[in-house]
Amino acid sequence: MLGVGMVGYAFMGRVHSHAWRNAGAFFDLPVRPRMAALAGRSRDQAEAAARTLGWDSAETDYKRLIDRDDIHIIDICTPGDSHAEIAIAALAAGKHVICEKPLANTVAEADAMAQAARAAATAGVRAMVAFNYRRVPAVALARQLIAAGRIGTIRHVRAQYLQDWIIDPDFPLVWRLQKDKAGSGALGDIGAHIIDTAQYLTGQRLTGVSALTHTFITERPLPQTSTGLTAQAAAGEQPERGTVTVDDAALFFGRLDGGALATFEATRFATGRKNALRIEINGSLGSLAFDFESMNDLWLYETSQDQAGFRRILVTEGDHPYASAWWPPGHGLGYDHAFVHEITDFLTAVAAGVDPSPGFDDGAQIQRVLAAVERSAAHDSAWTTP
Ligand code: 4PW
Repeated sequence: MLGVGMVGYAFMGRVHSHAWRNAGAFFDLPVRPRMAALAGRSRDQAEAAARTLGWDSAETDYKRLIDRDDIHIIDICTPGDSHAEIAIAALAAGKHVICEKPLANTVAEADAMAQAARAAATAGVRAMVAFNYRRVPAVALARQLIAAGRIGTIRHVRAQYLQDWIIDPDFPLVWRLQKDKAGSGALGDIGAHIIDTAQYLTGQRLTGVSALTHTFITERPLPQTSTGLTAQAAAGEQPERGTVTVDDAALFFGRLDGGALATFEATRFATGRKNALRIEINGSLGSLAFDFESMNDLWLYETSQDQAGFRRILVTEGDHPYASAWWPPGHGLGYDHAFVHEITDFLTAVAAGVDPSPGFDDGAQIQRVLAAVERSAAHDSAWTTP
């Protein structure tokens, strides 16, 4: 039995709680987790969250989680500004760490975390960054097909992550819109996912980027309450407003080290698109396409069968990744399931004494890509007027 201490209990804390609770119910885990405690600043709110989400106790300081002998794993579900401090302290104390993405707010923080993880690994302590979409069965199947050579040599990656939850100019200035808390905007929050997905699927890494970022709404009312992707502005006709300090959208393109060309679009202004993580990969023998809004489907085109066009694979068969643990074929999965898979894979790696994937080195590499995007956008480096 491994005791888990989770820091934070909002959107990510809720979905992680669900995963810790359900992993052992559906997967044959090598070691069982115990939901020992969650930590949050307010005693009343932390205790209420612990009761609601099924944790045995609550603490008001993450350091208390690290100090406890009955806690072996620290799960970081806070905004990015506290990831480095918590992760480095936890690893130094010999606790395994799973940390929400992006790994950190800066490259310096991410590198320090990766270094701490490498040092801890020599003592058998493991660290993982939580890129959940890798664990969607259709995405995992796409990786298997690409690795098996089904679509041949990869030529193009076309990745988008489209949301629209801040299109209203009066949507409040939540922490995800503040650089000191989130590090960046759409770029780090959702762009990081498509960078990870593109590199994971192709097995290739970005060698350089050229980018454009933009903030459409530069001032917003201050929030009174917020949770996840919803919020309420402070009461009154003219609520106080603050400055948005992150990007609303980030577009970039780059080269992958295996020779493929890749384009990326991460935006919170794609009206009507709620959580459309889309990726299409074109290879010499075929293509694969995925859209998270239809997350049980994977589309495959093969030149050998071109009259058939793109073929829909309903990724719910027993021999598809993760699927046999769940429901009969055709009984699809949802957003929460990928987190159950993530926790299962993390515990499996911890029990086996191997590094989980993606590790902090992978998270730090993605942080460098995010920083390169920001540098390129700031300098308009590839901008040429007609
Ligand atoms: O999956 C996404 C997260 O990584 C969610 O849609 C929102 O954006 C919340 O955090 C990020």
